[in-house]
Amino acid sequence: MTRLVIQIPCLDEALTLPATLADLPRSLPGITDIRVLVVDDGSRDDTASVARAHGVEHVVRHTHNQGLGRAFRTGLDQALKLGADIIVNLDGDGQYRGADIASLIAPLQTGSADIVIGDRQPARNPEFNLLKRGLQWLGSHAVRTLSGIDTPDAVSGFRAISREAALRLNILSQFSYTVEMIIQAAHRQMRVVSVPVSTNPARRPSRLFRNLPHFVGRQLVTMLRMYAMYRPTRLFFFSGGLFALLGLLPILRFLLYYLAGDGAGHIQSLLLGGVLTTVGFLLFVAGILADLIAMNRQILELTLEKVRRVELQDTETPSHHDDL
Ligand SMILES: Nc1nc2c(ncn2[C@@H]2O[C@H](COP(=O)(O)OP(=O)(O)O)[C@@H](O)[C@H]2O)c(=O)[nH]1
Ligand SMILES: [Mg+2]
Repeated sequence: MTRLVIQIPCLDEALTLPATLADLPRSLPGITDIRVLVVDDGSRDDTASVARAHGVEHVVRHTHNQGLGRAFRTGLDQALKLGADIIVNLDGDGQYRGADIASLIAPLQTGSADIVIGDRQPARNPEFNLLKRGLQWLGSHAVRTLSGIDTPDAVSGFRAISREAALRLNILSQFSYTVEMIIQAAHRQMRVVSVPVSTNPARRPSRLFRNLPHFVGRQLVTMLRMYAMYRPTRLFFFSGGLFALLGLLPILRFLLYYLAGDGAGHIQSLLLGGVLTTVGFLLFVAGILADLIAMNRQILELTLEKVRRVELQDTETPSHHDDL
């Protein structure tokens, strides 16, 4: 028996949700049971009752808007509790097509991936303007640098996730889960693949893309955080080394003058050099601390995963190796 849970995080989707739901497949090869789960993130319209009226068995509601990242996490937790073997996430605005779910979950069914991302082919998609294409390219590039995972459409909301992967993901961002999921997956040795999908024309303007600086700012913060989280030594040792090197220059300058018998007039250089090398040293220490904290986080993550398994009475042996 293989159960698929299709989760739809929604903010004020009462108008578009009926069409999105109607488009979902009723049966799929290799799937014995399909459940639909709507996460209503504190909508001000009647998203939740519309979902129920259209036959959605599982609706979870946040009493207050918590953001897509949190809503996604609520959805994963609930889907796991519902006994999902495979979880598919798609948007409530009907951008993605139910017909693509079969090819999206195929790599999970054959065991050749842990996470599958629906690739909207941003470079060719007529729905994306030049600006959005450029952004997509930049974003996917940044994600590849951070994670080593090559995803043509890093911010796609159309994804399939195996139960194992869902048990091990800990989405912390509030704004969105998309980029964080890929970077976490990379660091937990999960296999992420992309599958081309088609899209429906936009029925309403994006809620996540309020304006360019807002969207880019939020995604940048996520990436920086991820970088500090997963590559703390690299980040801090590199910046620390840079400061220390910069600090050495004025110190050298002072020494040269000093040796030439003219040290007294160049104490400022010594001072500046001293401050810069001290900052460098502090960053270095911060790197060591961050590394220790990262080790701690890994232990917490393993604990959390095991707690989840106990909570869900998931007795299957994990299909991965602990990466501690
Ligand atoms: N839970 C939650 N979902 C949101 C929020 N903002 C947007 N969404 C949902 O996230 C999905 C994608 O949002 P959308 O506005 O279509 O952004 P797009 O991906 O840029 O098209 C939709 O299902 C929205 O209902 C939010 O603040 N919280
Ligand atoms: Mg949309």
